[in-house]
Amino acid sequence: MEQNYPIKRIIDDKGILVDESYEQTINEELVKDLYYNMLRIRTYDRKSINLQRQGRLGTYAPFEGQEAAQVGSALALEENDWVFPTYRDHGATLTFGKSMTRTFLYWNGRVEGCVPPEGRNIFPPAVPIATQLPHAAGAAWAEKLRGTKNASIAYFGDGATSEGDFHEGLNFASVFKVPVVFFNQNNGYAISVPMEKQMNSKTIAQKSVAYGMPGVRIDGNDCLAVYFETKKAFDRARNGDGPTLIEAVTWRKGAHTTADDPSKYRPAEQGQHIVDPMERMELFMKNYGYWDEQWIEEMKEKTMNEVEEAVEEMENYPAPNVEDVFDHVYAVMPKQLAEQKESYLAHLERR
Ligand SMILES: Cc1ncc(C[n+]2csc(CCOP(=O)(O)OP(=O)(O)O)c2C)c(N)n1
Repeated sequence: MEQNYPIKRIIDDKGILVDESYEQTINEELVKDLYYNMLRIRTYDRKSINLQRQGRLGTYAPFEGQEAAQVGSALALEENDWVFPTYRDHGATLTFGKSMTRTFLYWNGRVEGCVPPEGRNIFPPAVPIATQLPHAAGAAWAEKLRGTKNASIAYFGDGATSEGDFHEGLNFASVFKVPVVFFNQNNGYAISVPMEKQMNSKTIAQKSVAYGMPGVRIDGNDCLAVYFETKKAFDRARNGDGPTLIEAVTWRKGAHTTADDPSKYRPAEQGQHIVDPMERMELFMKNYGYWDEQWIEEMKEKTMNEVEEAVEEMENYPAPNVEDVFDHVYAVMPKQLAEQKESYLAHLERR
């Protein structure tokens, strides 16, 4: 089965174009856009870990190593598409237009951190594994019924494919032929559980067969391959050809979250041979004349400034409204919760 799903690449580890059919399609604007967005989200990701270590941010789920998968897929979307991320896909949502300040606020447990900018369809990050897949299929179905060309994307890890919601989401999407792209980032682990201990499938892409939809396996560290393959899947969706399952094979360099220690379950040498996605793009840019030292320096400064300003804004954000804890759970607040809220507010007044 594995041989039916060869990993698609456009550039190899040394930054050489290995699929020449893209020679005319790749241009400076696209290459710089992909690189800039990877740089931007990596700067955000590293800053988040530092802030967490300093006690200025809550528990954080890093994505370093997965930048190509997140940026390549998010840049393939159109403005009115729907994004259903997990807790690890802030790189994708930032690329799609979510504010960095609000992304930091999310990690400090603020409800404001779940609010997308006006005109952007971004769902709050799903922490319960795989629950966002049926949601993405539902949003896509709604767009189909409305007769639009909008589509949706669901992000999820390899572990999510062992959940019922994964199968329900794919089955529904396939039966109703809805415009959705199921975008898997396969980093080989669900926290500490390696892929071979939770499934007998050698690939995630092959799971598409059961649902009668195309399955595509790509090198998730090749930003160009991710971008063009996701675009193709969206083209199919918009043309009424239904869903696609994409498996982007990648590597999470760091811990599952800042509360995790991967040295307890991952051999130190594992993943060492994998060429970093940004490094690979840098090699490609140097090989084909896209590398511009002055532009890189300007972009580094721009991203650093953006991150510092967002941190300042997050730290000076108005204090949280305690009532939010009670107000957003039920459409109609149950009696016990109303009593708890009342009692807590009375407690605040007595202080
Ligand atoms: C329904 C559910 N079960 C268990 C958990 C605990 N949990 C949090 S992250 C995680 C692993 C998910 O792995 P994967 O889907 O591969 O995504 P990754 O974190 O590697 O990006 C688990 C089991 C959860 N959040 N939700």
